Amino acid sequence: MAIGSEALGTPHQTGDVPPRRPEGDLVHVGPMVPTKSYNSGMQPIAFVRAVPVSFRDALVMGTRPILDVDRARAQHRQYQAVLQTAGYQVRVLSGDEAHPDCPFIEDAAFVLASFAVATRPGAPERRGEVPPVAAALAELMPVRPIEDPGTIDGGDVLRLGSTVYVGRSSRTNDDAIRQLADMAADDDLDVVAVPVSNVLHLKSAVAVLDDETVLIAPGCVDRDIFAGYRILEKAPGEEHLASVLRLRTGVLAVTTTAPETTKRLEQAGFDLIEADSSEFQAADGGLTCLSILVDT
Ligand code: CIR
Repeated sequence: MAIGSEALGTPHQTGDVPPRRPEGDLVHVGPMVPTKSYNSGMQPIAFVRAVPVSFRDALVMGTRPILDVDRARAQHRQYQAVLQTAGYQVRVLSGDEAHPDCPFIEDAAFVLASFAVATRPGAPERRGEVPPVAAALAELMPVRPIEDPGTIDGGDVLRLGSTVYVGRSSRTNDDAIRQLADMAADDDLDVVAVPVSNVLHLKSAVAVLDDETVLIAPGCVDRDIFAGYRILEKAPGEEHLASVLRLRTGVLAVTTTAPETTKRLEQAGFDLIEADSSEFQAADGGLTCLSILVDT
């Protein structure tokens, strides 16, 4: 369902579908519950960053599209509403005209278990996005920086249980992956590097659907790396269009631009809520990249 005014707060319940967690065919990688965390007892928080007028000059991988700032702002409001339906307190950091890509806030920082990591984005023009995001997180938890010559975007960091999968992409290099592995060890988390091709970030290719299931875009990562999980594939032609954000309620926010993939998720028994993020997708972003969720 589209997230419009009527749709809010009514996640899509599916009816006659196969069970989503068949027994006996799953191998867990490490303990599913991390031993350390922050924020326990607090209301879950979602940080987002307002869309500046300069968003129309956001970085794009291919041919430059015309980006509509008003439409992006409307989609951003809808996105915030989706987060609110899942119980998040949404904190909107101000946009920065000097940084057109600042709404893609997840690239600036990410949360591990007991601390957050301030990134050093692979695109040098995005590095100035980091300090205000790191400062906002520092009010809640310790924040540790990735140092030069490491480069990493939060879009390459995917946590699944006690494993942190890190995309080795055009934005994230081995030095940063090494730094992250050292930090993650302090939280009893393992880091696994995942070579990424044909898309910008690991999370453009792989989404977590629940503790046991991932959604993968064929041709972008080696699916054997995720062999311990149940794997669903994005529908052909939607590899770059389907984007999924797992909310704390278990509901999945999905894009309106990938109907065939959405059908697959419905048939697999997931509860879905749709959000139109087409303007952000036109600038190579997905649903995960518009927020940093602090919710464990
Ligand atoms: C960029 O090229 O950096 C932005 N236009 C898109 C970043 C999207 N980030 C993400 O999916 N995590």
